[in-house]
Amino acid sequence: MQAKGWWKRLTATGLLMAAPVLAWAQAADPHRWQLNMGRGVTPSSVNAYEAHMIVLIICVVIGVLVFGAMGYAMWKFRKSKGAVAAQFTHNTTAEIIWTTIPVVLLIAMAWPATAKLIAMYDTRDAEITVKVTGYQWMWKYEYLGEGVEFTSRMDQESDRIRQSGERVDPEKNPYYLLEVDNRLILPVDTKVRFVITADDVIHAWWVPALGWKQDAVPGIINEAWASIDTPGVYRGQCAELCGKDHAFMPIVVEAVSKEEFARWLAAQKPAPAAEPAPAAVDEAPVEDEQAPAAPADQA
Ligand SMILES: [Cu+2]
Repeated sequence: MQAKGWWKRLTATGLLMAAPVLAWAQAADPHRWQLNMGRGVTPSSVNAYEAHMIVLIICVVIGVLVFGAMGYAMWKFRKSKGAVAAQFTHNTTAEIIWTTIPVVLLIAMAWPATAKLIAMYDTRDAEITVKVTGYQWMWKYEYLGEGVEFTSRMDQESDRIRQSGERVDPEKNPYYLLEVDNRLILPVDTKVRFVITADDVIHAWWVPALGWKQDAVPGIINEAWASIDTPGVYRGQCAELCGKDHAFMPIVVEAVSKEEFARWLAAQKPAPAAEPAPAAVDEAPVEDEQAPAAPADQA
């Protein structure tokens, strides 16, 4: 009874201690002292996480079996017990077994990994396309076909702190160097295709929660996609050494509901000031001489 109670307490303590670790593993953005890979918020990141977990479990099982067998053999057949080593050199059966099992394991791991990799690069049927251009030292985002584009650079507060040389208080500035002036707003549950390039040197666009990292190379268009399943703010950084301010071109993705995204996108579109009549058509038939006044009414 005594031993049982002790065991229960130990298990409960272990679970309590493991809880934050498990929670960390589930968080989208990386955390300090994070132990496991993050699960992320896109099919690609979940695929990567699952592939990683499968391989990790296989490795743990192999490790336990191999080291367990070694430990057992060393203890059971120790010299002080009068063990005498066998003298044979080859054993065809053992060799076939220890060749076949790894081959089967490798195929079993390569099969799903290949399928996941192919899915990761399949950018077809995307609902929207965002062009990402890396600059020294900021990002430019263009919602292709929407006429919406803006640049995104590190926020002024981070810049002020870094220039001032003052000590950063992580309580006060939890997103020091990880906040931007203009976030990349994206809708959830929408396949977003990214076309990624650069204007000067090689950068890399990387948001860990999306599950991939893509080089931004001048003169080359790289592709990637994401379909974010959870609304939230996901942070990343340039991941290719691109010059003296490489560390100061963060990325912030804000995933919002489809409706919210539609509203935001509409608000970003330039006012139709340049084009006269069409904007007012659904209001009422517009006379020619009234047309120039219509955009002003709209605004
Ligand atoms: Cu860069």
